[in-house]
Amino acid sequence: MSRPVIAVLNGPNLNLLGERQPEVYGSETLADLERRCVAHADGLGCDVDFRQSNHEGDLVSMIQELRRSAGVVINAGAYTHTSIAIRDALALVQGPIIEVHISNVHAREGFRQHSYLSDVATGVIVGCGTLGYELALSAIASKLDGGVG
Ligand code: DHK
Repeated sequence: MSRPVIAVLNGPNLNLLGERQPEVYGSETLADLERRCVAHADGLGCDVDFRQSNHEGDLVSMIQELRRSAGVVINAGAYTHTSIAIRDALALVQGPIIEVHISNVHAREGFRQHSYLSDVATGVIVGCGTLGYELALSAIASKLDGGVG
């Protein structure tokens, strides 16, 4: 039987993870993060489709393409705070959606404290560093198994 596939989508500037403001986003690269997500998902019996784009329309197309995946983990970067188009695409997703932010956006500039995505997401994880992605994968896998909440 084929395993559930969880989409992990990353928005603008996350391609430079490790180099970009390491005091905020940590020293791990996006490739390191992908490896960790794949390994963590494997332990949960799932596969991961891990992608990144700096372009809003590309992210919309990815979400449309992956709308029937078992779930979606999304860190839309700065588009979180601006994009009705990404929000509308997420509203098409059939499985659980977990919005992730590496930093605690609520402890930063005011413009980062509003998300267009949070109320169409199933859950939100902020400020846990890149561990947040693993927590999000666990949350989706738990929901697939009929877990609480
Ligand atoms: C990542 C970004 O690129 C920012 O634009 C968001 C988020 C926060 C993060 O913490 O992962 O404001």
